[in-house]
Amino acid sequence: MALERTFSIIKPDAVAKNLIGAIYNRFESAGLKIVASKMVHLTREQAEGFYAEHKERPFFGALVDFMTSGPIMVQVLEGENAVLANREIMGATNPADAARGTLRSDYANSIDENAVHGSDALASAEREIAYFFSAEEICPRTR
Ligand code: RTP
Ligand code: MG
Repeated sequence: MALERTFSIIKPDAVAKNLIGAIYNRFESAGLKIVASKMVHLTREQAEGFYAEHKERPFFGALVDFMTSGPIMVQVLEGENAVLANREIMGATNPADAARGTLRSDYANSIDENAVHGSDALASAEREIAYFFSAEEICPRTR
């Protein structure tokens, strides 16, 4: 087993539905520790930079519109195999395909407004954490 950190977003739809606490409860209940957290309202430039890998995709404009439509919560989660563990807690991108009991099955409106983001690999986790947090904003958890 490997102790990892992953990057997570509670997207504007889920913040608007007052689901921050419910979603943090899922992370903590699964044994993931929150080691950094803040609310931000992305500029278009920030959203475009974060999702740069999807720049050529047909949904890119709608994705940026949505991600800048209201505040989001960004957090760093730490735990054993945190990257994969968080993807399992989230469920499939399209809530119609997401397993029962996952965040997207329970809380997402659609493939576009799908409640949460989580890094898809360790390398992207490192890049995404650094995009939002300085080293001083991350608090190592010893217990
Ligand atoms: P995320 O990056 O947000 O955690 O989601 P993901 O890995 O499951 O999905 P990804 O392929 O990285 O897509 C990023 C976000 O773009 C929107 N999307 N829309 N309309 C579409 O076909 C479509 N495909 C992707 C979703 O909001 C997805 O979370
Ligand atoms: Mg992704």
